[in-house]
Amino acid sequence: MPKRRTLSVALIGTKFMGRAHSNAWRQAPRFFDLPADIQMAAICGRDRAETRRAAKTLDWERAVYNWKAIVADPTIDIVDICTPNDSHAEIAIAAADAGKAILCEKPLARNVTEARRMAEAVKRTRVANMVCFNYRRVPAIALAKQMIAAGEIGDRVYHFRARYAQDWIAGEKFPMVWRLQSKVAGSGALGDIGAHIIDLARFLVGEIAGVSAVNETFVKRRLTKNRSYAKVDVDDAVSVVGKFKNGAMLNLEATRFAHGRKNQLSFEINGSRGSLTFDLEKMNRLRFYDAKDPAHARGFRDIIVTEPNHPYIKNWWPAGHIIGYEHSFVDTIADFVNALVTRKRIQPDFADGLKTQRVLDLIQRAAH
Ligand code: SOE
Repeated sequence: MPKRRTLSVALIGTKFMGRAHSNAWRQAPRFFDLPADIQMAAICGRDRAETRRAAKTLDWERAVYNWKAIVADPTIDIVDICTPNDSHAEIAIAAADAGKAILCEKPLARNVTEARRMAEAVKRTRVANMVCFNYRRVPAIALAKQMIAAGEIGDRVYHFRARYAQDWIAGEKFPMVWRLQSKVAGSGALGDIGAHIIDLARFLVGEIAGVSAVNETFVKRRLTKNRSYAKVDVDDAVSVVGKFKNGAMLNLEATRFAHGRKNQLSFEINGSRGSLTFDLEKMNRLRFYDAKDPAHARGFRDIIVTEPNHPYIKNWWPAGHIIGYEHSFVDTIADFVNALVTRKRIQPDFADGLKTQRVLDLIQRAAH
């Protein structure tokens, strides 16, 4: 019996995504029958006290304070990048050159130049690679993909309309943070939350041919840690109209100034035989309208996506016991490990992430 493989993981980043990914690395082997054991070897952060605390609370074997030590460590198989956008390219390219498999948080990079260099590096070194657009693996969204592929809303899509709305900075008092600085983030709502709905547009409908866009920065300056004001040089909100290559129409909005919307990703797809709608605030449900239903019974069905034959659900709970935001990261990491061990391509990989980055760039240029 060949010895079962162990994959040694190092996570770079200790904030929100560092916590979400730590939970996912912990839970994936417990809820998915993975083809390898997972060793949570190291978590890396610049702040020593915070990183030591994260290693303890998130259950990593050791705390490391310089990502270069992770990349140079021959015992590390997988590097998981959960840092702000300005370090994605440097870390990923060094990790690829060191032969590490790479999972990178979205967006792939700040711009197309960086994203292209990352895609080239993983192609050159042939390391397993994936961008963590986690919402593709929310069971209701994965079901939507299956239903579209099976032609259940028809063989033609007319409309894809999506909105990603938050309100965490919708006030002048909120201080300057890295997501509001283009030198770190690359863009504002567009690259942070708009990237998710662009990825879903491409995943569910197809490639985007062209766009028009407008954006706005509602609060032009914010207080920094040293009590001085700094200019907000990214978008607070962006609206996009466009066309897919297959002729479908695109409508997108990404905003962080929608009071009351804490993390609402929603979309509606209208096809030649029916429609699908999804709302992350009701993430276990997918609403489906079948124009072929008998006239007296036509209406949006409210599918509760918790059946064992629904995507990922058999790994979780019995019918009706709903899942949450964190499960999409566990589903993503389980698929990544399976693809890595079986040497299969996994979507979205860096080449796919580069296509989304090109759309972000197209929108940024259209808005200007
Ligand atoms: C923005 O606040 C954010 O954390 C995004 O960066 C994540 O990708 C999204 O899932 C939740 O909101």
